[in-house]
Amino acid sequence: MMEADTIAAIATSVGHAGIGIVRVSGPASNEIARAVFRNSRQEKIAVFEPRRMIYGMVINPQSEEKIDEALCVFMPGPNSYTCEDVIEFQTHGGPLVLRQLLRVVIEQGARVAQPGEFTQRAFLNGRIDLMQAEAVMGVIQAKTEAALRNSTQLMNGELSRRIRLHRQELLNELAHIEASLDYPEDDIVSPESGTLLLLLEQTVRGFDNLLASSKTGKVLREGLRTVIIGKPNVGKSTLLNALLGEERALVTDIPGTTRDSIEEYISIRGIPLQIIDTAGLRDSADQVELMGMQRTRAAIESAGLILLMIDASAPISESDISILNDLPAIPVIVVVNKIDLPQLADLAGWHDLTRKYPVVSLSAKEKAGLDKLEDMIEKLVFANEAHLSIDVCLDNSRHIDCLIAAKSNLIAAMAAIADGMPLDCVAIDLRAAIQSLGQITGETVSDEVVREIFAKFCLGK
Ligand SMILES: Nc1nc2c(ncn2[C@@H]2O[C@H](COP(=O)(O)OP(=O)(O)OP(=O)(O)O)[C@@H](O)[C@H]2O)c(=O)[nH]1
Ligand SMILES: [Mg+2]
Repeated sequence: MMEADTIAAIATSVGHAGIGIVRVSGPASNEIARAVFRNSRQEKIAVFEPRRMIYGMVINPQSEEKIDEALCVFMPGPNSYTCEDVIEFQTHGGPLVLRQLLRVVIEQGARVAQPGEFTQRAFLNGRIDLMQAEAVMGVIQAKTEAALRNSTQLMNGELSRRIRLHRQELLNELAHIEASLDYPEDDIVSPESGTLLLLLEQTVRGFDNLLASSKTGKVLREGLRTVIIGKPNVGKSTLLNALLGEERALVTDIPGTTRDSIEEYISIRGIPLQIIDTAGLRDSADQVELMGMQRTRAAIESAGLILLMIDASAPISESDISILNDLPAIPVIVVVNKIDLPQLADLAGWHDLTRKYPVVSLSAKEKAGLDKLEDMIEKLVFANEAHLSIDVCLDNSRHIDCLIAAKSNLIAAMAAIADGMPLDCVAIDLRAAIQSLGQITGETVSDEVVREIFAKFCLGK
């Protein structure tokens, strides 16, 4: 464990709340607690029993003035979040109480923690690896249940174990190659190229599985940008309102009602959706409407999913067809709306036009058939996972980049073997792959990258 100073921070969010927590970690924690905490009989605590919550008060030791009622718990290292001695004070959650308490803690020798510094210490002291540390923020920021479940599994080290296993296998092979190169006179037999190739192929397949999961992982973490488009008046805003469960967007029977894009977050089957209702697309001379349509086109560019809406109660028009022909190469679901009205659209004609996309029929106004749309979105997002043997997704661009780098190193190693290159060439690629994998879990990452990662954390974590 490294030698460190003692850090302190308000760990709960600043505002008015029932309870607030000040957390202290480092060698002086215990001494600080003795100075600022008194039990219910206003006595100093001689020895804090590990992990036992004590009721009493926090005071300003200079004036002996009471700051607030408090609970105090001592978690001695290494069995604490940071692996160091940790003290936590629970007081009332008023910003003034917490700031006063933090001030006296600082006066007793702690310093204010940097964002993420507690978790950084947990990492540096070897309790968790870097991938697990990064998942902590995923847990805090999760927008839906599915995202939370994934981050929790990452935090528990589900993927770290797999990455480390791959890395260990490559390290074993590398050690074997290096031994045979360094001590040829000791008759160390160099690895057989067929066996080595097989292992590398298997490893690349494992990486591909993980990379395939990353699409879903990123959706869970960042939300799926879902843009509702279509002609004016087909019912786009009505669908947004129905999915949201509130009358967020204006709905009228006047075509061109929505002028500006409207963005909202919703959760569908645990998947976070950033849903965008747009201005209807048509030929128009109205300046404001034209600007709205420009925004619609910009929204389409950045979409992860398009819900293309058509009105089943009106005949297919040129506008419908031109919207359909202009779609970019991203997933599209065709939503046939207003099925509660007599059907005037030539659905057979539509089916010809929309053959390459899944179609769902519903009535946004009557809220009928929305579950079919939700089924379809769920299927689309989890489609990658159906055939995968993994239940947790890679969700972090840094990890994805490192894994892609490791994969290309292994492919280079395989090519070197296939070309009959000397083993020291293969060793170079293996070493690079091992390095990239170590960057994911933190064994080989630079201090600068570590600092950068934890700087994005919230205070007190
Ligand atoms: N009968 C019926 N009417 C609907 C349905 N969905 C929407 N409408 C009606 O269609 C009209 C237009 O709805 P909007 O949601 O404003 O349509 P929009 O596509 O957002 O229109 P713009 O904003 O102008 O592009 C309103 O009168 C809605 O009540 C539906 O499923 N059934
Ligand atoms: Mg609208």
